[in-house]
Amino acid sequence: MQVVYTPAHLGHDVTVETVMGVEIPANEVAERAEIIRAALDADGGFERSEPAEYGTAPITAVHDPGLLSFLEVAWSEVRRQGLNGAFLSADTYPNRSMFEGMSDEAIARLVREPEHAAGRAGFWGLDSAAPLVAGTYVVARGAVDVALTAMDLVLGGATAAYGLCRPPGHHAARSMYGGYCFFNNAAIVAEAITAATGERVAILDVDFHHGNGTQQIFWRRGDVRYVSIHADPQRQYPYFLGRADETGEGDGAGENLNIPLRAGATNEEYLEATDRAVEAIAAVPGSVVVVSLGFDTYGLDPIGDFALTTDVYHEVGRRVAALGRRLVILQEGGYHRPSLGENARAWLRGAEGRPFEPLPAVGFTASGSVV
Ligand code: SP5
Ligand code: ZN
Repeated sequence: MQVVYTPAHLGHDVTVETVMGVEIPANEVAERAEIIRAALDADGGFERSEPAEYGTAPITAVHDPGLLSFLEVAWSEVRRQGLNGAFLSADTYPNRSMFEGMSDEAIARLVREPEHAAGRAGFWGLDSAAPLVAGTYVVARGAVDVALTAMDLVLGGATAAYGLCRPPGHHAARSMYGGYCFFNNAAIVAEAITAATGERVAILDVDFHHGNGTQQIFWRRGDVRYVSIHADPQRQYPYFLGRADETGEGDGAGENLNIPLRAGATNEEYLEATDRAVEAIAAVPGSVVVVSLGFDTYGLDPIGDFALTTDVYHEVGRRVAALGRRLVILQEGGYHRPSLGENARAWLRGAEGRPFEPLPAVGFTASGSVV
């Protein structure tokens, strides 16, 4: 399988984030992608390619141009406004109750993006745990290029391709970033596939978190089916979307399937959910599936609460590939660094119908090279 990767991701150099206002070492760090890249290199069965450049048109096909413009200038605005922090995060968000009693027309006319960088981050952002740094915009553009290059390998005839996207994408909505995500790599690819082929597309999201951004973008779309297995939002981020009764509206009625799972979900429970998800995809026509692949479902993940083991990733990859559709597989989350490489190898080998044999553990230098 081809692996699309660029070292340019290192420029999104995030070191700290906040949880409930308290600073902690960042979860979504550059080392994640380096570990996966090194493990796939060590496997020997994967071939690596660099992304091509696609520009902004595929991005604005699913995102508000205002979001793109904000992300493009956010860091220079931070410095121009004399803010000295290591990252930009909002402190105030336009909570819907702030406008209670105002008409939709009045809200649209009166509520607008302010000048202060923190206010702008609140206007465009979902949460305070998605640090934006100097390199973020360029690197987020690069992750979109990685995803679209993987898509083109598949549209060009490959059975499957893997885009080692960083930053991830599935929390980013049409007009919103958040959850370590800036542009929705999977949604951009799904939209580009429908435009290029005229076919229906399915998105299978197996990150631990609900892909609220992907759901939002395709909520009313009849040509893109979104199927997600994730932690119940009653107890986990993104809290306000991801419930089982969210099924889509308009042309999209019945096209959104959420499968929320309990804390402590086991391999067996996960495979049952996988079968339900795969069935929902098999039920509609189409030849390509976009996979939002996360490993924060792993038992030792620092922000997840499922109990999955490496073997189950091989089996999930195998069952998804058994759909007999071509796969554009895009990396989302996964934060337990010691297991990331093996989990990615297991999933991707499963998707290729190859057996999984664990590799001896490898160490990494600060620059990400194998020692
Ligand atoms: C792509 C992706 O996986 N984004 C996840 C964003 C999660 N952001 C909120 C993190 C909340 C962490 N809660 C910490 C609990 C530690 N026990
Ligand atoms: Zn996640």
